[in-house]
Amino acid sequence: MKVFDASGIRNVAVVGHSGAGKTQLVSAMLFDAGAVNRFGKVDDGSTVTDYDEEAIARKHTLAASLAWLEWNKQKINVIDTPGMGNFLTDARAALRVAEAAVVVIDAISGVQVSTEKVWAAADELQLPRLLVCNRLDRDRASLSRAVESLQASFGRNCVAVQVPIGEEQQFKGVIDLVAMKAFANADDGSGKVTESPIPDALADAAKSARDGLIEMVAEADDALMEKFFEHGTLTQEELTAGLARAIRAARLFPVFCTSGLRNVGVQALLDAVVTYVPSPAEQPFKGLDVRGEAATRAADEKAPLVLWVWKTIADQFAGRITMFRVVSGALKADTTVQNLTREAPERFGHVFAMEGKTQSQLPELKAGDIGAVAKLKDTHTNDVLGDKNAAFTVPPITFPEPVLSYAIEPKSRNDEDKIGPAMQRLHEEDPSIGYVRDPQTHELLLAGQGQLHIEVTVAKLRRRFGVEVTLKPPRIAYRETITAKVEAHGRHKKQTGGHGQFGDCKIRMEPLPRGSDFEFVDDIFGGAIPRQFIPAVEKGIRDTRARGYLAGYPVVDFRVTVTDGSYHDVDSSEMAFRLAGRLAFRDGMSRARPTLLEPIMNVEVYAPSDFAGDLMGDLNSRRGRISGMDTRGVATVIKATVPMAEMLTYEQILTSTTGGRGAYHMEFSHYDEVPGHLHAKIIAASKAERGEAKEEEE
Ligand SMILES: Nc1nc2c(ncn2[C@@H]2O[C@H](COP(=O)(O)OP(=O)(O)OP(=O)(O)O)[C@@H](O)[C@H]2O)c(=O)[nH]1
Ligand SMILES: [Mg+2]
Repeated sequence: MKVFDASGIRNVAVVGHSGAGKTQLVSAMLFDAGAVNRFGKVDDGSTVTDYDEEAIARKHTLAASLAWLEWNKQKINVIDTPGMGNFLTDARAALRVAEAAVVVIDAISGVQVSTEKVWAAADELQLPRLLVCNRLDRDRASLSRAVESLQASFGRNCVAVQVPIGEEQQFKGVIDLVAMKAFANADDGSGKVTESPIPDALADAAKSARDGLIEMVAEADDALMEKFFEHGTLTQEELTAGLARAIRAARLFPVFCTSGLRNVGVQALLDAVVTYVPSPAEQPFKGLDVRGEAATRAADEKAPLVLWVWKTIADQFAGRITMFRVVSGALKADTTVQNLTREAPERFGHVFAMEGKTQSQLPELKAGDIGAVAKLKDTHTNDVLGDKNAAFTVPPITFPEPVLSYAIEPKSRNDEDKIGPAMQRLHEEDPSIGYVRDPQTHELLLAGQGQLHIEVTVAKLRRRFGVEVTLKPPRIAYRETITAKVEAHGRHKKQTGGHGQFGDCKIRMEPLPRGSDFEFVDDIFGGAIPRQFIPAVEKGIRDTRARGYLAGYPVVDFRVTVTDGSYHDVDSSEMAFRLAGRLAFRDGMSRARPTLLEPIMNVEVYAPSDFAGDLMGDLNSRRGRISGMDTRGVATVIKATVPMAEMLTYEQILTSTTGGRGAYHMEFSHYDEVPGHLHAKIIAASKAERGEAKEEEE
């Protein structure tokens, strides 16, 4: 297997809305480049990047999936990513290790919810973007409408660099507006390309599209703008060089035309990746220096080794697969590398290039490349590994907080035994899932980004680990907090024959701002409580606050200050002070006007404008606050914050209101107080669910 230098590598993340055809397009790229012999199809489960059983069954990519191909002597690492809202974290992770994004849109639907999300992520990273108007072979597909939609959402600098030859079913090739040549594909799906002059029928359209392109290239560059004013156009060299510069600077986003399924336009796209995407040698990697300040590291194979783990896969056969980018230096197979994040050595055996699930061994991976290694001991996503003097680190990918949880029940004893380790492995693969045991009901809670996310996790448990569970109805991740400052007292005293138990503490409880969780302050003077018992008081409070007061949800955003207490020389013990802490906490809660908090979501709804009125009315009825409204062509985007509790049934309502033409995206925003009139219902529901789990004072 060949080893590539940084200057011979391109790293791209293929991103976009679900169903735009990313996986199918990647499949065509791999086939055309000869990386695989068979033209895999999403619809028969034979693509390289949707290899996971669950992805095949659902016909949706559920995790970032790495493949590579060689084109014009360059190694292109392609990362296929999920487009579904619950799984976009992986698309964001993939963008972090790529020099450019290939943003795929459907030629009928244009920009969709996830397109906007991945665009924003690429914006944040200032990444160059190649846009692909895909599925052009379908009825009603239209490049010009797709470009309009792109421009409405992202600006005029989304500009076509090709026009299609043939429309809808007849789509069979592309005209390159820079070279002004036609490239037609064989209609047998082989991807075979024939170059020809531009057909007469398309000459005018091509000419005016090229003029539009020239104008945009001129606009992206002051010097070119002057030349353009002077001569009314640009020379071929000025156009080629200006276009490449503008794309690399993320000032211009070229639009390409493809059909991944029919294998049309795919080779021209591969050419474009080689031409327009900077190699890692040209674009230093962004991270942090030792002081935590923004810094970059060039992809220099002679520099100290730095590896960054951007994805972990829990494979049922190969165990843990760690996917990393070589930021700098060179990684040889069979070496020991220091995990700098965990300060522990890791033994690397074979290192691999990945073709979906297929691993091929490499003697070495150089700076700028992306590869994988199996069976590391204790290395996780976001870890940085390398030389001790690497002096460079990478800010972590942030994973969204779970917002919805389901109690799950293992079906058999055997399932119960296996579930812990299996969940741990799945959590490594997808840190946006949560898995805890409810301290009160002892139920297992599986938490995630939405219903689909949970369902997929449960299916993975079954398929990969043979663990069967049943799901109970969803539960909102409520919290409790206090709204008043109080003084409270807890005294535990028991005389049972010989040794008694004695613990006594006074505390102050006060509210803290949202998001502060819990603070404990020791304000004891003169040894009213001996030093060694203070941690016991804290422990007692921490234990009970996790069990809640009103409805069994953790109590957050408050401070406890221990102010006074008393002890007994013989009878005081750690256990007695723990119980005193717990009693004081409960005493305080009874007067601190406790209340409930609920997760509030940022919701964006996309639908044809006709439905805007109905949808806003519906959001209002869900206690939603509309924060903005925007038109994107014929679509309206409504932005609102809505309590998670009101969103459980949203999917169905949106589909029925809009006849399936609406879509929405939802992300955690913050916690806010539940209005008083809803408390009783939540408390009653929680009591019913948790059965007799009324706090026992043991
Ligand atoms: N007609 C036509 N259908 C296509 C084309 N590309 C993909 N499809 C079909 O569209 C559906 C979705 O394609 P995928 O490649 O799975 O879409 P994706 O963008 O990977 O979707 P997610 O993985 O959910 O993000 C499949 O049924 C494909 O066969 C195309 O160029 N033309
Ligand atoms: Mg896919």
